[in-house]
Amino acid sequence: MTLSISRYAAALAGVAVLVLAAPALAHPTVDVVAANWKFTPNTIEMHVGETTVLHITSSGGVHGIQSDDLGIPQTTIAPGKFVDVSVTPKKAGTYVIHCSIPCGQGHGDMTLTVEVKA
Ligand SMILES: [Cu+2]
Repeated sequence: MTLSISRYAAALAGVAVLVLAAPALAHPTVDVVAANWKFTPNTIEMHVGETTVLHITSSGGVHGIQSDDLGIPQTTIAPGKFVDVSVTPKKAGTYVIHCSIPCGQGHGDMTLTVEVKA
């Protein structure tokens, strides 16, 4: 009993150290992988006024994202390359981003949904 409590305390202390050690300017990062013909994950949650970095690559095919509403410039996603896009949503809502580069058969249904919470 005593042992498990002290292990728990040690685990908590470890978490606290990790949080304190994080650089003050680090933003939450979400990995996104584009492929033929989907984004994984295909739904991402963000918060109004908070910057999230999308760390994006493609595992197959050239794709793209772009959103005027979310302030995302036209961004090409190519296989084997990583691109970081910082997004700071201004308004709550559900934003459906369509793949911005014609990529074949499933292009029309290739979407990334961003749920922005207040
Ligand atoms: Cu496409």
